[in-house]
Amino acid sequence: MFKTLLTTAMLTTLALPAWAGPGHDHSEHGHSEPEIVITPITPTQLKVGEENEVVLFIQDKQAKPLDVSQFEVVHTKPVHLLIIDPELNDYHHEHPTQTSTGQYAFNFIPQTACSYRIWADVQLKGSQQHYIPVDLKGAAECKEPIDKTVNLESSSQGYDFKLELEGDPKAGEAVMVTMSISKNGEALKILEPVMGAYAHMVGFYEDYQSIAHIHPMGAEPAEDTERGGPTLQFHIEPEHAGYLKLFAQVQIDGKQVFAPFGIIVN
Ligand SMILES: [Cu+2]
Repeated sequence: MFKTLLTTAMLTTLALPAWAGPGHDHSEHGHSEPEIVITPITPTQLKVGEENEVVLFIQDKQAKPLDVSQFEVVHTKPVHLLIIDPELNDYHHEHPTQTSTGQYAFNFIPQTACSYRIWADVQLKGSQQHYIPVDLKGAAECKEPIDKTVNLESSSQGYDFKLELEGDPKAGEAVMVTMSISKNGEALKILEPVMGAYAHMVGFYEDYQSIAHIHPMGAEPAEDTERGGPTLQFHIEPEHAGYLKLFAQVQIDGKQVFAPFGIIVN
């Protein structure tokens, strides 16, 4: 059973060479052969609104399973999974657990029936960082055009988020972004450390083919008891022009809070 699933999944990967092409993994810098190959083993189709256990098989290019100890721990985790639907609305950030060598499991609840794309953020020890796309099949095609609303303010779980950009975002140029967080008009200074920072931000381009490099700036928490806010800074370096959907992630009272934004890169 396992062998059959694996073979099918591997053939699926081989049939989609675009994943391995330059520009798709923007850390590759022109190398067409991926250093790391990731294949979904289960499920064969996601169930909307339900907990799905997803198992990924992670191998090197010689098809040797990669053990979790071979990955660099970055932002407190060896493997980060940034998961998004084609309409760029339902973002999830998960960290899988290795269940046996090369097999990594996590759970998530898709809010749409669409297929989802995982961007696995991984770095082998002594090598460079990669964002590797892995597709999970959903029940629906989901080819609706994405909503390209420019949005610098966002509310989530009762918290208000606001972005201020230092100038117009341009392809190939860095721009500083300040995010402030408040509740009922009061600035919040209670951000808990999450993955070694007070906030994280991820950006997905409208082309669904790439994600943006965004780094949190400023002092990082040294202790779990430290708190951050109400403003946080990010350094965004958009690689190309177009609509960029951003998701900020913070932790308050032990809960993850995600705030969506949209900007246009010229
Ligand atoms: Cu992560």
